[in-house]
Amino acid sequence: MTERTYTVPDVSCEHCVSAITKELTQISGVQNVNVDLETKKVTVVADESVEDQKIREGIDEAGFDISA
Ligand SMILES: [Cu+2]
Repeated sequence: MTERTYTVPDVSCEHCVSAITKELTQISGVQNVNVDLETKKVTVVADESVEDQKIREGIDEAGFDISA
């Protein structure tokens, strides 16, 4: 199990939270997704087999950019 955190500046409301959560939980191997509205951080707990790129694509699919 591995935990990764991404900063997504455009997250602004519960709608954004659910869009990202819905997209990322569809990825096989993802165990938990937490989106923090205050810090704009998306924390993803997933199996080691889930690639970083896969999660980034999921956030992109949801319509959001990740800041470095
Ligand atoms: Cu929103």
